[in-house]
Amino acid sequence: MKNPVLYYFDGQGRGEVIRWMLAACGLDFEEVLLTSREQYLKMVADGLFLYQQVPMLEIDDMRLVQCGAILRYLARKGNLYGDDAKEQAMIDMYTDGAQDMFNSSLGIPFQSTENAKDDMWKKVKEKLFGRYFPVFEKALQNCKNSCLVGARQSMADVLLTAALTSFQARQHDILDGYPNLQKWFDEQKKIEWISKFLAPGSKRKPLPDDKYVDTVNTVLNFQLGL
Ligand SMILES: N[C@@H](CCC(=O)N[C@@H](CS)C(=O)NCC(=O)O)C(=O)O
Repeated sequence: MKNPVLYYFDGQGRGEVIRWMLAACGLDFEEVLLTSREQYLKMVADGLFLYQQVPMLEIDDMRLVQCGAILRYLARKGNLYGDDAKEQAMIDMYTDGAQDMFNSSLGIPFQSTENAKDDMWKKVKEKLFGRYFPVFEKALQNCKNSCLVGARQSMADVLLTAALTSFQARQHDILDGYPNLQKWFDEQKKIEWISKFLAPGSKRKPLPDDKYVDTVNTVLNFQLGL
């Protein structure tokens, strides 16, 4: 069977949660990295991207776009989508919340000065502490088997782990004051596939640097869809 192929930039961005979900499904994957405007325009002209946007995932003879659709396909394929419609609704709510909070940080490296980057990170943290972390802290109070929904790992756990990993790379004490989240996160890191994915050499990407920002700006001709 052909490995899935992820089309995206050489950085976290919107592609990172898809990398996490592929790892959660135990699927090895290849990457086609976008590096030039010409390459991107040719791919658009060839009809590779339904809405002219990435990430795009080639999998099972399909070209999937839209992060939500890709994530849910992988969740179904990897049995990470609960056991019934109610569990799926809960998983969707936590997944979308984790994705929203992660996406709120995507613009940070694109700010033009260090001060502006710091200011944006402060604003992101206001949302984390004021809106998202309290929800997850409460949800994890009575969880079973360290799972946000039901008694087995789901896409919601994967997305929350992905988001917290990125936030902790920005600020190591980000979970201070959230004991349930901290305990849960420590437990996630012990899960075999997660500890492997966190180890050096995996297909996880580091926090974006200036080179990543330049590439995205060039490929998308400064019309950022972030
Ligand atoms: N709703 C889409 C948004 C994708 C998106 O905005 N991708 C950006 C790169 S991170 C892009 O391709 N922008 C180019 C454009 O919108 O023309 C998704 O969830 O996948």
